[in-house]
Amino acid sequence: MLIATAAVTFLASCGTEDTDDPKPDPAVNLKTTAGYTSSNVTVTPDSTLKAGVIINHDRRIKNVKFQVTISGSTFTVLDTTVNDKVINMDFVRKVIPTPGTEGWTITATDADGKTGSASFTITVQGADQTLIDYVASGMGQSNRKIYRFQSTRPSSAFDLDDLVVYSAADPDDGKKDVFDNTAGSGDVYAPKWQSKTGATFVKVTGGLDYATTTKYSAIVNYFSSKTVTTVTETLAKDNMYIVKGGSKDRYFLIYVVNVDDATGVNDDHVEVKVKTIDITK
Ligand SMILES: [Ca+2]
Ligand SMILES: [Ca+2]
Repeated sequence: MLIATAAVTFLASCGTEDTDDPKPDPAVNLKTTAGYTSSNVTVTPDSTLKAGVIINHDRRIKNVKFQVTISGSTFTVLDTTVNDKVINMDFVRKVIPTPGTEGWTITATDADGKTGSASFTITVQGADQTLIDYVASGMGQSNRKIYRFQSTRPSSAFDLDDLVVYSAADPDDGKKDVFDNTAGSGDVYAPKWQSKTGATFVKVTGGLDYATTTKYSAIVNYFSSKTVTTVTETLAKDNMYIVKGGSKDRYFLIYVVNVDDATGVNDDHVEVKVKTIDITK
């Protein structure tokens, strides 16, 4: 009986469809022709994939968004205004460079604010690498100290390639992948890092722990999931940054062990420890 009642109700609602004027969500159809990815797929790191959508809607589409989810973080790759009932659009992107997953979602919004989307997940398979803690291992290792730019100590520039701290006055900018760029010469030390070699920074805001992060993919994928900056925020004790750069354009997990604001400027420094993959290779 219940089923029959439901059926009658369904038929009745169908009969009033025209007067109720229900507005359907846009149907976002992924292209399935050769060269396009349209469903879950497994690829190797750094593969370049292409997705395409065809939308044929009864109202004008106003916006199309291409979003990617990596390590639980979603970011927008493309957010574009359109004004058409028929949309034909392609999206190309190089996937993450280490093992992990990357979700692609394409969302369309019509003039009534109705949305439709299509998505798939890319599994990236390949060899991962183990991070080396360049503080904890090896004889004579100690935390690296990056001194304030205004200090007379020759230790304000950090070369990611050999993990050695050099003088800010060194003529070789290649040694200044990360350098202290503190403004002003007041006693108070409010350090910020920048790069002379194009290295970029992502502040870790949860989700990664220095001690338990052991795989390169964890920091690479975290970096890939966040907005990149060319200068850090003001550094504080226990901050953690992922820095991408150096001559091999690699990823480094840098932990701020301490920020030492001493009397004057000369002894002001940031003490760090660093994890990355084998720097000799
Ligand atoms: Ca370098
Ligand atoms: Ca000081």
